[in-house]
Amino acid sequence: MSETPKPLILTGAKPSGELTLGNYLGAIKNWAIMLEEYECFFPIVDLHAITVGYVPAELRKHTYQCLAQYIACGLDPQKSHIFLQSQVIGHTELSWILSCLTPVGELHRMTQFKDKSSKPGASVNAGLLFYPVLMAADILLYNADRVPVGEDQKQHLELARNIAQRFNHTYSETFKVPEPYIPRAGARIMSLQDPSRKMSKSDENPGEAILLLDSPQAIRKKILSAVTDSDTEVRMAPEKPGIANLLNIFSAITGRSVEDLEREFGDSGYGTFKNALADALIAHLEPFQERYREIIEDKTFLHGVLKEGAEVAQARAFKTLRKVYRKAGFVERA
Ligand code: ATP
Ligand code: LTN
Repeated sequence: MSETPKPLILTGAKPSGELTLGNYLGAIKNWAIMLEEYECFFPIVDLHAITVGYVPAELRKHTYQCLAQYIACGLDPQKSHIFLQSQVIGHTELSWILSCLTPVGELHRMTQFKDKSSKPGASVNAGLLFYPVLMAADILLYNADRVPVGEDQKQHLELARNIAQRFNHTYSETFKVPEPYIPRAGARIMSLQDPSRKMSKSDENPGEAILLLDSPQAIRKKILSAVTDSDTEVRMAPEKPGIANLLNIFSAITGRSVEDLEREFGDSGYGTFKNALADALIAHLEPFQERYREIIEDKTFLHGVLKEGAEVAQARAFKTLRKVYRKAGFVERA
């Protein structure tokens, strides 16, 4: 008797810099606990990384780093398919077809496009505008059931759902309409210097983001200099966005509730609270960093992971692509 196939999840990160605590708490940490329940596809979306200015050698370095950090965070390559988007034929092909079903106005309305294109000195290329269509292709190429992402990607996912429905309606039922899966704790980690913006790996100011590979000294320094307010009470409140962000991080790292943390640190003063958070972060990241250092040295292992991942992904991608081409009216290759 054949087993019912597991539902499929797919999600990715861009190798556009070093992974941050935001990437970990909002995304990767949650993916690692899905390995048993789901068939998991984790593309590293390197084609997305070139939509903003970049240096080729840095992209290559960040791609290896991202892969090794995925594995060190617990994404077991024996239980998931980790691969590079650029190594699988189909992402860009499908993206073209989907782009012909996407009104340009919808792309102009995407918050991420507006944010990135309005940064001083940004070159607004067509790839940046079409970014969400490529993301929709990543998801639909594998017929993913669920897409676990941080809250910042909700709008892109909604667009991917619309595109899937539009394709199904225009041609015939082809794609599953993917469901977002957004974690409650850690869904949006904010910048340590400007808690109105999300923590991002492409931030210019190094004090804004904790990087997963930061040294204990750097972690403490960044936490101690995180922007707070002129009050002294450690309490979750909308008018205290800096402290709220630190409480959120503390809770996500330790699994303790915010109320519990408020009870312990409410009157202790910001210095004591921040030092306790730095201790917790350093202790949490230490075993991860040790695993990372071993993995990043072993290029043969890393290449093997990518090869296996790409093989499985490619087989599925070709299957979907053939179906899509047929439905879109292209003549099949003899
Ligand atoms: P960039 O700064 O280059 O735009 P990024 O770090 O914002 O990069 P990705 O690497 O593409 O974005 O994100 C990978 C995953 O991490 C996504 O699921 C995204 O939702 C999540 N993520 C990114 N930043 C945060 C954050 N500050 N809080 C929670 N989740 C986040
Ligand atoms: N747009 C996402 C990265 C991304 C992605 C995907 C996430 C590209 N393709 C497919 C989930 C599924 C980001 O900026 N974080």
